[in-house]
Amino acid sequence: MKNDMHYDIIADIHGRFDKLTALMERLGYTREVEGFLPPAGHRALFLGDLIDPKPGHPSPDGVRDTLRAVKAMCDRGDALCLMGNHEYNAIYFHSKGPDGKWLRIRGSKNIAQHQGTLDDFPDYDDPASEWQQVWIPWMKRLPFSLDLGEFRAVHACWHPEHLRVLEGKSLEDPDFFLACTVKKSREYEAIEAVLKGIEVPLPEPHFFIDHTGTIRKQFRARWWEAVSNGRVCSDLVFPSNSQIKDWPVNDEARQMFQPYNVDATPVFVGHYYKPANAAFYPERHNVACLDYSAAVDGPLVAYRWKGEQRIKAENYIGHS
Ligand SMILES: [Mn+2]
Repeated sequence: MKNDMHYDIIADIHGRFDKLTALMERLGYTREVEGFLPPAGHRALFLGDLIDPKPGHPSPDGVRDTLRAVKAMCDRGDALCLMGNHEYNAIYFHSKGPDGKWLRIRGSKNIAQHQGTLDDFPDYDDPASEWQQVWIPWMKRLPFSLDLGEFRAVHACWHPEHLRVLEGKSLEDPDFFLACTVKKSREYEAIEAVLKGIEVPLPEPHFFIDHTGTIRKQFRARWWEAVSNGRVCSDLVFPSNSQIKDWPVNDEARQMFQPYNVDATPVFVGHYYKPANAAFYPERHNVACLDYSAAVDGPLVAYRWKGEQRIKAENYIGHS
């Protein structure tokens, strides 16, 4: 099927409505009372992680403004939006299980990660609040992936086996909703991979320190790669990280990969916080991560897809 629609694909906004506004203007969208109207023949596609700005961000009410804009565009048929791991986490942060306990622990680390969103919705625990009435139900309806035939999109990792588990499923289904919270269930494993990516355990006793100062014993991987015997951790870490050395990748980790075929249609993801100064260039001719750390000091980037089967550097547009 030939797709005549052009898609402007935008990854992790993280409440930076200031950057979103600048980007949409550059893309020729016009400001509406809510959201933006696309130029003729265009539609926006958001790859999730609309919420949860970093502490000290300069965009008060940015989460609320971003959510309202994206939902209004989706409601008009001018945009599609996928779920990111931050929406997923937020839904469980605000939901209780059958035992009456919060399904995502309200500990200091989880609160800190979500604080920028809570600040925009201070009455979040009130069942009558906008947060509870509008945004939790809306986020629950977001799809996990999109396959338009001519291209694909997902928040973190296109993994056909895990995507099959999620096919036709929604967090609105109460059984599925709870199954996702059971560690090691196939639903849990599928969500983890698709929304958070493949994380490879480092061989003992190795570790690295991430940008928040946290000790990590596993790293985010180039999930699209074929992992043959000789591949080492430094080959597979994404984005590249000089702390990760040429340590061996164990068999168990190798089995987590389902390589993305070089002949497959393009796939777009967000999630990975590429460095703010990274080149506007795909990871491979058919794999592109569009997250350039707009949540911190990086540009918010759109990829303007016009039907091409090889991703082109000239179709990237930054917000400034
Ligand atoms: Mn993410």
